[in-house]
Parts: sequence; structure tokens; C-alpha cells
Amino acid sequence: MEGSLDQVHWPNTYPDCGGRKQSPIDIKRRNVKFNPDMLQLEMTGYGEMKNGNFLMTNNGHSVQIDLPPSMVIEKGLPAHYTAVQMHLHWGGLDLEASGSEHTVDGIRYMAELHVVHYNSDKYKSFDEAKNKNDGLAVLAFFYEDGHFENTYYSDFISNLEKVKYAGQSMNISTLNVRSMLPENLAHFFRYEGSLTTPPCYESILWTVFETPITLSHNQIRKLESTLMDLENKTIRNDYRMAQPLNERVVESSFL
Ligand code: GRE
Ligand code: ZN
Repeated sequence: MEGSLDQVHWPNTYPDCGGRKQSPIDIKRRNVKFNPDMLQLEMTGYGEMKNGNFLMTNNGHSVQIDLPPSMVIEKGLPAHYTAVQMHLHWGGLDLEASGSEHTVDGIRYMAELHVVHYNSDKYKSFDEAKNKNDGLAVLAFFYEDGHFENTYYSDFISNLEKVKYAGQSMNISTLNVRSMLPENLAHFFRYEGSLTTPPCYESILWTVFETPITLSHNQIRKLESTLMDLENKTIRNDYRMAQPLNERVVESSFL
């Protein structure tokens, strides 16, 4: 979709993209502030769901799975947040390009998962919440490559072939989001930011987990090479460059 050159012009059309609380950011460990009051998240309904109807879509710039309202973050955030969708951002085949949006001390990971939620204590829907400053919470996870196939991703990776072209979608009947996350959820960073695509609303409380998810080299390669955009070009490098931190502080749950 947007090459990194176009990103500079986003604020012309979408003023929020030029705001002071934009995402993603480079997380600099030495500037992070430990907050011992930040507790591990408690999620309900993230485990195995059977006989469901979960839509998986190639929207032309990413792959998205719509999530059911039974998935709720009950504790660890300022309100209850209900899941809406998850999607990924990745790099490309050539340049051995990594494609995470957030970086840590300048290091870019292979890819990044966003599990998007809205504040369901205060708002009735994602659409109502998306442009409110307390509207959204996104859980972000990094991917790294390793030697072993991550079997919790086998179905997801093979389904990519079925939504190869922009606009295609399919139904998934079994989904276990918890199994697609790292085992250790204790270490995370938190800060106030924005959507990483236009209109860049500054509505997201970000939780970026330190422990990455490991996929095999082959799985990463399939993620990077399968999906096509509206022009039938491989979707690659669908990440936004790091934005200025400005007056914000990044907190961590760990020392
Ligand atoms: C996006 O990539 O467009 C996005 C996020 C997080 C929340 C919502 C959203 O990165 O649309
Ligand atoms: Zn995203």
C-alpha cells in the first residue's frame, strides 16, 4: 500500500497523522520507566473457540481476522476492552527485510501482530470508540524467526493461500488466539499512541510485549510472499516509520 515515501504526506490529508502522540515508536530501554503497579493482563475467551465463524480477510494491505465480543480484557487496563480484530504488519523477501512497526533500541523484528480492542465500558462499538482518546487498546507482539515450525500457526499460514487476492475472505471455524501469543505475557511496555495507518487517530493505549512469538523461517517466508494487494503486487513492508516520542513516557512492567 503506502510506500515509506507517501507516509510523509499523510498529514496533508489526515491532520491527526502529524500529531504529537503518533505510533509506532522506537522503544528506548534506557528511557523506559518501570511501573510496579502495572499488572499482567487478564483475558477472557482467548482460548480455543470451536464451531465459530471467524472471518479472515485480505484487505489489500494486511490480513485480518475478525474477533468475537466474547474476547475481553478484564484486568490490567483502565477499563474493560473488547476484541474486534487482529492483523499483522510484515516486511519483505528481499533485503531480508524485517517489518515490525515498533522497534526496540532501533531493532526491527520480522513482523508484528496487533490485537485491536475498544473500551466497552464507555463505547458501544469500535466505530464509536476509534477516534476517542480513551477509545482503543491494542496488544502488540513481535515475531522472530527460529528453527521450528510454530504449529499453532499452521492453519493460519496455510489459510493465507485461500485469501491470496485483495478482497478475498474465508471463514475459520476454530480459533485459539491465546495459543498464537507468547507463553510469557509478564513483560510489556505501555504508552499512549495512535493508529499506525490513516486517519492516525490518537486513541490507542498500546501494550507492546517484550517476548516475541517464534515462527519458522518458512512460515515467515509464506507470510511475506503470499498475499497480493489491489494491483496484484505482493503485500510487503506494510509498516510505518517510528514517530517522535515528544512529551510521552513509555512505561514497563519489568525492571
Ligand atoms: C492499523 O494498522 O490500521 C491499526 C492498528 C491498530 C489499531 C487499529 C488499526 O495498527 O486500524
Ligand atoms: Zn496495525
